[in-house]
Amino acid sequence: MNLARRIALSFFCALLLTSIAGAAAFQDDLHGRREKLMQLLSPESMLILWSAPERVYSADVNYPYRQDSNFFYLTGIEQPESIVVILPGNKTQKEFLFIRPRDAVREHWEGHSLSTDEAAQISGIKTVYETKDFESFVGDVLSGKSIEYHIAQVAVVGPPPGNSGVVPDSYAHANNLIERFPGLQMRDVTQLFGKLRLIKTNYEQKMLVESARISAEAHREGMKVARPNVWEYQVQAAMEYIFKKDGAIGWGYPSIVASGPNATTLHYEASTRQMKNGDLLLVDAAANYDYLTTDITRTYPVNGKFTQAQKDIYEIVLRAQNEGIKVAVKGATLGEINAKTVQVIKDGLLKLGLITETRGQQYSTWYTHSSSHWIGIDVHDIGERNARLADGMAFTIEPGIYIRQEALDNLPKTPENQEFIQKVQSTVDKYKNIGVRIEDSFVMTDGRAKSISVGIPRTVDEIEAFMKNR
Ligand SMILES: [Mn+2]
Repeated sequence: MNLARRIALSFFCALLLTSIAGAAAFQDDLHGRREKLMQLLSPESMLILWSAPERVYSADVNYPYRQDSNFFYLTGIEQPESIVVILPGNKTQKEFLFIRPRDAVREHWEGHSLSTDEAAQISGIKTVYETKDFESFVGDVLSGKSIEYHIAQVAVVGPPPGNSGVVPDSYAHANNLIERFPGLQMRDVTQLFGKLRLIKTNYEQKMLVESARISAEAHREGMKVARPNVWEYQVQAAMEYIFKKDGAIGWGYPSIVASGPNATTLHYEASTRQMKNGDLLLVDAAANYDYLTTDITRTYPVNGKFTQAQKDIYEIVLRAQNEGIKVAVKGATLGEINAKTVQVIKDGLLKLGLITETRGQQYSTWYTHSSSHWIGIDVHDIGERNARLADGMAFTIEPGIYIRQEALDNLPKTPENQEFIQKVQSTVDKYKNIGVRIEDSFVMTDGRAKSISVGIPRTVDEIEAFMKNR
C-alpha cells in the first residue's frame, strides 16, 4: 500500500473511531439523564412523554421537523410519532420507547424510518415497540398486568392548558387515563426537566463549545461581508452558510441581522434593508449544533469605523458586560448579574444625558430587557431563574442600549415623564436610532463564568482593526 493510501486509510479509521466514541458518549449521557430523572420522579409514577407534532408550513408541505426538547433530551430520537414511557418503580424494565411502524411507501417519499433495533441503538433504551402497541401497553400497566408495582400517578410534561382553553395532547391523554383508572392522579413534571437541563453534562458542554466555535466563524464571516450598500440578507446568508458548512443543524434561533434603526428592534428578523454608510449593524445569531445552541451578538459599523456617538453608547454596553462577567461567580444569580449591568448602564446614560436620575426606572426606557438567560437545547433554556450559579450551568450576559424616539413618545403622560422628555430630547436626537447589544455565551467552570464565544472581535479597537484588515 502506498503512503498516501495508508494515510487516507488511517485518517478514515480515526474518523470512524471518533464517531463511534462520540455515539457512545452520547448514549452514556442519555442513560445518565434518564437515571437522574428516575431519581426525581415519584416511585409510584409512570412518565409518558410525547415527541413533537409535525407542523404544517403550507398546504401539503411541513416545516422542517424539530423534536421536542425534553423528548430529545431523554431519548436522542429525532423522529416524529415517538413516545417514551418511564416506570421508575419497576425492578427490571424501567424504560420503553414506542416508534411508528416502518412503511415502505412513506419511506420512498420521505426517507428512512428507524427500525426498532436502530431506535434502541440510538437511545440506549433496550425495549422498543411500535406505537400501535402503546395503548394496550399502558392499559396493561395501569391494570396491574406486566408490572411489579402499583402506579398512583401519571407524570406528564406541559405546557399546561393556557387561558385559551386548549388542552395539550399530553394532558388530554392523561385525563382520559384518569377517567378509565379511578384513583390515578396527574402531575406535570416539566420542572424536573428544568432541574436536570440546568446543569450541562460534559457531553453537552462539548456541543455548546462546538456551537460557539462555528458561530464565531460565522460572525467573523458576517463582518467581512457587511459593507455600505450590501443588504442585510446577504450578511445573514454568509453566516448561515458557515453554520451548514461546518455541520450544524442550522440556526439555533432565527438570525437577527439589524442595521441602522433596525438595531433598536430587539428581535428584528426581516433582514430586508440595504445598509448605508455610517450604519451600525447588530447581529444576533448562533448555530444549533447537535441540538445545543449558544447565543451571541455583535454590533459593529458597516464601514469599519465607529462614529463618536456610536462609540459613546458602545463603550457603556461593553463596560456593563465586563462588569457583569465579574459578578458571575459560583453562588451568584442571573438577577445579580443583571443588577450590575443595570448599574453600569444607568451611570453611563446619566453621563451622556439620556436619563436625568439613576434612582428610578428611567434607564429602562433604553435598556429594555435583562442581561441573562440560560442556554442549552433551547436558546432560552428552561431552569429555575433564581438558581445559584454552579459548575456546568450555561448562560448569556447581554446588556444592550436602544435609542428609539418611540420609547419617549410612548411614555405615560405624567408630569415627571414630561419633564424627563423635555430634559433629554436634544440628547436623544443626537443618539437616535443607535442600537447596541453585546452578547456572549458562558459555561460555569471552576466557579467562574468562562466565555465560550471566543474569537469574535468585541472591543472598539478589536472591531476596527478586524474591519480594516478584512
Ligand atoms: Mn440572548
